[in-house]
Amino acid sequence: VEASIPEPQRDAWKKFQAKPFVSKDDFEKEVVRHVETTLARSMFNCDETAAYAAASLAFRDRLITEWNRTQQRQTFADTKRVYYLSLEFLMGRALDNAMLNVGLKNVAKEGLSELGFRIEDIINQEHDAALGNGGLGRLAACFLDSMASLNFPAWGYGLRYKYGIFKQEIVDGYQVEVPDYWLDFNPWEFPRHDIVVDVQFYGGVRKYQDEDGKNVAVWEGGEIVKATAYDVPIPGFNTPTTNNMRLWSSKAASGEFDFQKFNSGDYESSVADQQRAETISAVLYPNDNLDRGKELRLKQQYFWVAASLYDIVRRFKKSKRAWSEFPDQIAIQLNDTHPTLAIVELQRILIDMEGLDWDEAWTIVTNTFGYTNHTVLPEALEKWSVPLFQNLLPRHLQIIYDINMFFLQSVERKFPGDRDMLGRVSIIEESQPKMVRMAYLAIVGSHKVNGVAELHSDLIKTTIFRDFVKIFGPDKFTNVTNGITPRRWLHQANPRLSELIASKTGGLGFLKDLNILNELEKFADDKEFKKEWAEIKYANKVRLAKYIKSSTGVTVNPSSLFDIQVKRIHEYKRQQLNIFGVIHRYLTIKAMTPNERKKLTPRVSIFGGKAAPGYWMAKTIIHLINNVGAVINKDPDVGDLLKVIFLEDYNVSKAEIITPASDISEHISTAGTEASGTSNMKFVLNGGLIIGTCDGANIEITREIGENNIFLFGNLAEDVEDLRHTHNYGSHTMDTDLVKVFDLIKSNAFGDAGAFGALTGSIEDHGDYYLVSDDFHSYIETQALVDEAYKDQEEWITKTILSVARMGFFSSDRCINEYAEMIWNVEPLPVEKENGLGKEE
Ligand code: OX2
Repeated sequence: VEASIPEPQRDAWKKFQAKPFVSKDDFEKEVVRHVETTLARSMFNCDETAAYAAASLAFRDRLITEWNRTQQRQTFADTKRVYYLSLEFLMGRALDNAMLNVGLKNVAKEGLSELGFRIEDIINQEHDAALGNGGLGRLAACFLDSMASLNFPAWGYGLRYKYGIFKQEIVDGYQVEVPDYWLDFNPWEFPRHDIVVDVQFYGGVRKYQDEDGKNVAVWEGGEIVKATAYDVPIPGFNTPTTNNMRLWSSKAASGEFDFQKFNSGDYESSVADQQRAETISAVLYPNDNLDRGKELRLKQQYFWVAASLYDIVRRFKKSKRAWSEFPDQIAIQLNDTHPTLAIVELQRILIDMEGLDWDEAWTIVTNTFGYTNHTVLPEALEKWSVPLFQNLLPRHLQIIYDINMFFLQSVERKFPGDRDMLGRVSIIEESQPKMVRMAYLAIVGSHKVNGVAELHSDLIKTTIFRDFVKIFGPDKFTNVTNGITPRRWLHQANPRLSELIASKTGGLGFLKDLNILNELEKFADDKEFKKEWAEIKYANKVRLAKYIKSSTGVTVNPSSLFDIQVKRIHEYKRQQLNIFGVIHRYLTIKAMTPNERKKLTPRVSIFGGKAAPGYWMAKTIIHLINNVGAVINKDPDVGDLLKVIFLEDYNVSKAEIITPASDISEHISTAGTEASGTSNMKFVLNGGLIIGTCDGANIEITREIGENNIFLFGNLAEDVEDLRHTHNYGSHTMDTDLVKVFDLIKSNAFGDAGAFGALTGSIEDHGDYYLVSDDFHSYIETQALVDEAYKDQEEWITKTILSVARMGFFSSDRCINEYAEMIWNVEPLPVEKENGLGKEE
């Protein structure tokens, strides 16, 4: 540590070390100090925005004190660390989470109230940190929470996008995208202007032999972009451990702008250089489960990977250990193939910069990396064109070719003469143009590959990565079923339920050991308990009903069955199946006599989710949902029996209101397409039941909670291929009820039917790839079972209690412990109570 204070002066430091506040008075003192100094305001002009800023700064100061201690401890202990590389971290809001994790929300609530504010209003001032698209990004956020809560020395590395996922507005039923500029005021990040890494692009490679006859490659020329680190403290729950998420921001190498160009009159081009560099970290690509192969995206990937690896290697080199110890000190997890270049970059650093032999370097590389696959959808598997690579990263392309050559040689030795096999597994696809297959590169360069739920992990072994199981053996492939953090998704989103559970299980221990929920089983028939349980659900539905009223103007009755599907809009997730089911219900209601209608279970169908801006079919589905809602919601024959709501701009903070309010939620993907799903876990943990297909984690949820407590329907993954074949080459007969639904749409009942022709046509005329018609009947029948079951409220409540009691398995803590043991080989490192003040590197 270069700039450390000499021993004799350290007593002075220790005397004046920052002490994290614990009392209400000290909290208030901090808030007032920040209002009056940091924000230069006073009690005469302190609005809720200012109060939010001051409260956040008070908590941030507190977190950073613990962050310092944690980082110092981790540096001194010098044990193995985990680096989680993810292009997405969908964090949501930080203040509420920070208050709960350090156990001071009640202190803050009283303190704010004494200062004249309601804590809910203050929490609501915060802009979500929305640096992610959906499940993949939110998983990374849950993992950070668990790694800190379990005291693992672990860092997240990502990009500091200036614009997160766009804000969705619904205008005349259509999705409109608005940029999400979220950095206006962000108290949670610390710019590290002293941690800046040069990242090179373009240029060329010069090769020569040195005096010892060794081949040397020099990557030279091109351009340099600067990466600046921004650190975000990640507090664990009920532990001093505060980990780091480091996000990189891009700037032109010449600083603000090139003064030389400026002085020589070339002002415009100096600004253009600067803007081009800043563009790299400007925006998150808004596609979920879709690869579009854009050059800027590859630039983002290399920029982030190069800066992160430089940082990791620099930290390792300070320990003066032998290179062979690198994998004993460092585990790097690749969140999907987005960071796969890290494999190539580490190999490049070791052979080109540090002078290691290829084999020695490659052993280190493969023992360092683990790769998590999140999808089998072909359109989501990343491929980069070789010419693009050649231009942007010429040295990396050479190394990829070498990796591929050595790999194919080993395959040839194992399967002599199998030319087909070589073509199938080659990292380079022999197409026009040639393409680099990133998933194959990730497999070859890692020691473990995992899927995210059992079915998914089986599917990758038997379909897309089949050959690789033959080549590397089955042990390289494993499963780690996803999980969610119960801190945010129970304690924070559903405080009353959390409190009730705490009162019956002896405190908040269940938030750290979710299997304690098991103890709730004995209350499944307890009258008093069930009453409280039902009251909490009702209150959460009232809260959502209010939100629906204020955001859409529609009044919904909280006693209705709340049926919710919130997630990214995608044909494979089948929101179209849901809305066709709603139209079917509408037809049924219209055909009934008033007396028959009285027997129905009133329902509110709630949708939410964003469509990728270029995904036309997904946007059509949103349009249909909104138009159907506009008709049904004002039909006097229907009244409260059916309401259809589309909630604008679904995000993490809205999920915290929506999730606790569901009676039933929909996880109805075509079997074999949803790798895991994680909102399914969130809904059940909050006392809602599920209607779903045998897909992803639904299968394990069923195993844990029991098949009586879930509504499963539809074709199985193993039958999908045959069904698709019959659609295309045999006869395709449409479900008769679905035909009636389509007839109504075509009668212009929901506006000009022409707008929906592509959607109905994809099912009727173009092969019904997602099996909507095949599953329609089973879906409708199962929804009828849901209606029946909901009528018996006593039984329904028992089912929800039993389900919650059996959800312990789905904590992201379980998940992180599995990664730590099976893939990373790292141990927790608790932070001791007393420690000196330190600043990480
Ligand atoms: C998502 C998957 O679609 C989802 O099933 C899974 O739960 C989540 O990742 C977390 O594992 N982009 N997003 C995903 O995969 C990809 C690719």
